[in-house]
Amino acid sequence: MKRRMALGDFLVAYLSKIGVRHVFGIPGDLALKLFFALGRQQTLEVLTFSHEPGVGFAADGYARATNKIGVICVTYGAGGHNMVNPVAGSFSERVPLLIFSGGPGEEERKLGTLIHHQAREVESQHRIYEEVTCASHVLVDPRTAAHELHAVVRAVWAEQRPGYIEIHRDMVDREIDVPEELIEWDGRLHFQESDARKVEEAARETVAMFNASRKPVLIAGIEIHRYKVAHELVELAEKMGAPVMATVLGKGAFPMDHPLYMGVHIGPISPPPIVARMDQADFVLNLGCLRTDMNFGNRPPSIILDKTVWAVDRRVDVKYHTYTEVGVRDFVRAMLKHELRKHRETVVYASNLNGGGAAAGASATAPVKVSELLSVVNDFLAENKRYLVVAESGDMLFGGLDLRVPHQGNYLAQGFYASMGFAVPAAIGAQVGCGLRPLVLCGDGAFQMTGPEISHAPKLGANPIVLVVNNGGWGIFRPVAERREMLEIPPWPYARLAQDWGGVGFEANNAAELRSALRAAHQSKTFAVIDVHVGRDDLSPVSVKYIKAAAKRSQAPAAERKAVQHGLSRPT
Ligand SMILES: Cc1ncc(C[n+]2csc(CCOP(=O)(O)OP(=O)(O)O)c2C)c(N)n1
Ligand SMILES: [Mg+2]
Repeated sequence: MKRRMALGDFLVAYLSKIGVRHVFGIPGDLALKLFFALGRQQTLEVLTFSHEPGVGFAADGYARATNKIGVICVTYGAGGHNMVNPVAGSFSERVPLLIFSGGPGEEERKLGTLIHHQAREVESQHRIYEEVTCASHVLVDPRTAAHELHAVVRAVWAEQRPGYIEIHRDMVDREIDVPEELIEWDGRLHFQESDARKVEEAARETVAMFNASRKPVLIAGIEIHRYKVAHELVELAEKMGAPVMATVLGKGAFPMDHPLYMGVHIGPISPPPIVARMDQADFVLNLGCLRTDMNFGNRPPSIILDKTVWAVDRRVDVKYHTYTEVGVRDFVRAMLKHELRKHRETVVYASNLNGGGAAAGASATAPVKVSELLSVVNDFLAENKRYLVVAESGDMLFGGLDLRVPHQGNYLAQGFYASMGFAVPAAIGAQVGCGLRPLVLCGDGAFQMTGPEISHAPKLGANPIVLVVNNGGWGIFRPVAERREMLEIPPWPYARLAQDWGGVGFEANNAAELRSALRAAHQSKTFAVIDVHVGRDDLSPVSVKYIKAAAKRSQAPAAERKAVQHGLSRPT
């Protein structure tokens, strides 16, 4: 880094300084200079896909899997607007992305005409991004550009949310001033600081509640991942000796093969042993759990406030009062310094699958049942070390909750924002970043959105195994469809397409065929697509419960409203 540099060169130097090695993007004329400037020195590898949503989900998966910032470069308008949905998902699920967009230069703006790719006004794209980012800036002043970029990046890291930078095409080669302090800076980014006195008091009060409890439970949420406090959480849980559950979005925040792990908590539609254990709980410590409808089975969380501590969004709610400026990471660390009374509870892992296991998974009955498919995948994960499971929205978002990923594998899903199209590109981005081979569970509908991005996998050195759970349509809505034909999708030859795109493809009509396809895919060095034919009306156990609960709810809304009014539940 030098005192004066071309903005394009500065970007490369700055990104390298903060440890970025990869940029995800698609060029366009208003972003060409930017795009080529980022790739010029080859210190950054620029990874391209076919469609901007693929780029966005790949960068998001990369950020989730690596705990680094996912960097994106798109063109203005057509490209930038195409990217809004993935970025909105990253915003709501707290994923740090940095989006660079090109834009029209001063010359063309002076023409006074509309500029190609423009929607309403030249500034419109920036305004749209203000809604889905924590910080944003259009870099137009060479004296302040470096500082403005730095401010956005610091916010991205502190808040673990996307940031947006627009660079018009005539700015890329302009010399900018680089402040001395940026040249001397060590490149380390920091989370927002907590107020040490509040942290201490919140920890002391929480520990006292915990030590007085007889049946405590811990619930781990997404902020455990984002604020990189997973190791400390394991230590805390082991000191407490209490069962740990994960939220839908937080699945994977606590190791799934740890003896204290009990499974996924999704309110009243959790596996029965989890519902029963929550009913017995006299203390619930929620760490980093967003209060979302997904986490609570679409109902108000029925956890009585007297028994609850909730740390999320830089605040800790203890019973009826709140400590502000307390980050979950500092809170967990502070609790670890206290004497904790160890509860030696024997925890039994609970899912919605009946036993699973080899016998259930080897059947030759066609079509394969979704619950059987999940059991076969669980067996596969138990046998084969270190897979990264990525679950797509649709039935597999719920099906994925019953998967158990052991051996320091990992698990990714858009558990709250739930955009279809996430899984395949996110899996590729994640593998590029962290090296783990992904196993993707994806509906046929979602595969038709972004599945073809798999054709980029070979050039990127990625080789996911994708299970296309083929029920011939948007199956999750069939139980409530008035006209089923409205949910049909065309049958694609998924296995053959995989072969044409440079991978291997298989079809599986029953559990035994699925097992052997998984074995062959595991042996294959290239990516693999397994087209698994499931029953058109079959769904995962959690989806079935979810739909039943929703139907019941629509019949009895009054009783639930009454419970909320009486303070039995905590409205979100
Ligand atoms: C981008 C986007 N569009 C629409 C939806 C609404 N949606 C949720 S699930 C679903 C159908 C999923 O079909 P498929 O991928 O085949 O999975 P299945 O439920 O059939 O297993 C749709 C359309 C969504 N979540 N995201
Ligand atoms: Mg489907």
